[in-house]
Amino acid sequence: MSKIIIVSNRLPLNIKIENDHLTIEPSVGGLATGMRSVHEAYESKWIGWTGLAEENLNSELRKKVNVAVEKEDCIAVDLSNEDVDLYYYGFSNKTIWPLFHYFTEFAEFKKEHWDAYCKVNQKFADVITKNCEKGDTIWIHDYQLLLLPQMIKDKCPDVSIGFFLHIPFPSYEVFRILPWRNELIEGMLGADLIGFHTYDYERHFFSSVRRLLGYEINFNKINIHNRIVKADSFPMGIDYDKFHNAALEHHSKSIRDKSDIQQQLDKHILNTPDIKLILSIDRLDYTKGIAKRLHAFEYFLEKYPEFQGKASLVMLAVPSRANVDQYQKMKSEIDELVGRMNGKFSTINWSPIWYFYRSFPFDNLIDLYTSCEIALLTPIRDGMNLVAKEFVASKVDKKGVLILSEMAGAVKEMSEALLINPQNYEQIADTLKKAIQMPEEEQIERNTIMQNRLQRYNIDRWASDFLNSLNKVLEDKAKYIAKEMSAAIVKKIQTAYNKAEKRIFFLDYDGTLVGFKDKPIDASPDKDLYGILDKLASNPKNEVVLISGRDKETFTQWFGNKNYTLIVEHGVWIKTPKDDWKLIEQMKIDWKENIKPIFEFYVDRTPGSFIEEKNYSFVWHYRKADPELGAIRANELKYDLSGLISNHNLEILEGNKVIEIKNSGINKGRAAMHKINNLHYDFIFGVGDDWTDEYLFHDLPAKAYTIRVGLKNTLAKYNVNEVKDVRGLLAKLSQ
Ligand code: GDG
Repeated sequence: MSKIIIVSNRLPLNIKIENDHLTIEPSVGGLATGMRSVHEAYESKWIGWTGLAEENLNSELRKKVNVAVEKEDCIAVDLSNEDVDLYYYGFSNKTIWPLFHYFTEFAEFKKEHWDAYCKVNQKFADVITKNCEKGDTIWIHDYQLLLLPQMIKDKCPDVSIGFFLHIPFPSYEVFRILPWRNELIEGMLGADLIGFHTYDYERHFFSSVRRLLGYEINFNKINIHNRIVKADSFPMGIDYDKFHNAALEHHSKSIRDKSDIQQQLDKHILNTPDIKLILSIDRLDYTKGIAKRLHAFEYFLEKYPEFQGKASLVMLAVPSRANVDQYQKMKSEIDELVGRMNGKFSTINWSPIWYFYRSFPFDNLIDLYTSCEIALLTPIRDGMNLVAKEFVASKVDKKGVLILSEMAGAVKEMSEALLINPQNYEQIADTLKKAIQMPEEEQIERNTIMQNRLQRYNIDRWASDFLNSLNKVLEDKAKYIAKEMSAAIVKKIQTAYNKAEKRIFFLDYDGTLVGFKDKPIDASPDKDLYGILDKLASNPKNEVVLISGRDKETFTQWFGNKNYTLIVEHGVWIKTPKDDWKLIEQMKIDWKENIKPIFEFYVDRTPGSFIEEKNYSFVWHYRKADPELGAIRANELKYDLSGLISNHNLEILEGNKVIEIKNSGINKGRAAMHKINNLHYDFIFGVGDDWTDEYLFHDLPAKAYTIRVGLKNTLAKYNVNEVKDVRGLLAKLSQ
């Protein structure tokens, strides 16, 4: 039976060894907590590192670890101390983490870190390929494993691969700084579905894909030769009921059952009844903006001294990546700041900051969520921020105020929170005051809306949305596969070809017989192509028709002396081997002088674009323009032209990075049918790569063999992947 394999850098377990004795506990953290419910709900295995370096385990202990891990339905990837140092602390946390969070000044670019990153991703790939079977779903998580999807796809093309990035994907301007940017994107594109927390990260990713690899993107689908990769946003939810129920239970506890922390908090609240507790919980990470938060809080106490003695910041900072320089420096900075501020403001009864530098058990976390009326979460960048969601979910009486940074992904779903810019101390101070004074009805109103949303879009919904979407990508793919040219179909076409006495081939040129080049003139035919076409045309039973949007001058130069029929400008002109060019139908061209200035205007405003003028049409090419600007201008141009076309009986054709305007009613289908006329061909073949060829597929008789190059929705009967396949098929038929 097919299963789900969850893959993350760390297994969701904390394994401790004391005197050869193992203890295993579930680990904390956003990813682990979130995916644990998926792990439990589905038939699944979790693959990752145990947190124990292989040098520290003798063979006996390693066996014990493996048995214990297996019991939890997990499989261990063995990493050495050096791997962890270079791949995890190195490339993952000194290169990708700072860069993707826009801390470019902290990013290091070391070849040995990169090499280790590739090596460890390959180690993961090896363990996965050993443990997966055809039909399995592999769900890979996060920035430590960006190369993994392609490594698996190469070895196991029959599994479906989802990838989710838990941190932001940065703007292209930042991503391009990475020396290994193309390799990372290509690695990610091995997945069938790529998920992000927000649409912003998704569009940054698309921008990098377009600019670095030049792939065409339709809505949120990326066309890569023979595959379609989908990217989408799936804002991660929390286990709402777990937090809400734990908070309910917490409120019903007797004094005796309360934790030490809760008893201290209660005592403090009792002694200073009008005290407001302001909560912050984060891993101690520079992205979380902890030092700035302290400065802002200091500014608040100075600007509004009436709150001195009335507001305390309860700050839980969970130790994280203590081996990395920046984290050590930040820890000292925060220790110092807390000490200085407490020294500056404290009284006998009150200190402004309660600082905990450790990890709390879940129950204590609930103590904090329920006892603090305000949460002040001020990350400088944060992929999502689950703490914000957990705080709101724990407010069973719906009272409490969330202050949240605009830079957290969670903000997209929590617009009822009080939003702040983490760099703006003035705004944070004023917002704190507003939060402290917010009427209860308003608190309830805001939290009700957020709670309803969090309850609906919880962690289960997030996981099932992702997995359903992955299934959908595969179903769509299956539709294409049904059309994909198999050996059996090739045989069928060959049999029909052999039986036929009068055959005709309609062959589109660019993207079908030759690949695209930056300048159309560079896509000239090569020796191989001439060889294939000449061979095909030399058979007296065959008629070869090149049918293209090209102009007649270029085709005369390339094929004027050949034994093929040429149809150009999408069906305006025709030339048979013996005759000169003829118009297929009479047309007006008086519209051209009105349209030309519009095209010129777009060339001036879009560097890299240019106009191709044909006898009966204008084409605006933007393949070499900035891809995003090109796409925007193409839409603007279509809009400008749309006002003119009905007056002049014109139509707009949108091809691959081109916009063409021409007389309406002229298309490849109509031209092909004009050519077929009433002649009785018993083998009709049509092949093309873009939507101008769809006219051909539409108009050719039902018995025709029609083929579209690339995986797209099409009226053609079959798909092939690329130019090479078309050439191969034609060569085979002509044998
Ligand atoms: C990454 C992204 C994204 C924290 N302290 C304790 C504790 N926690 C739990 C919280 C929460 C989780 O850890 C922290 O999640 P965050 O989302 O706030 O932040 P990151 O760890 O940086 O997570 C982030 C996330 O991945 C998910 O995609 O949201 O943007 O950076 O669940 O409750 N849990 C316990 N004790 C603690 O002391 N038990």
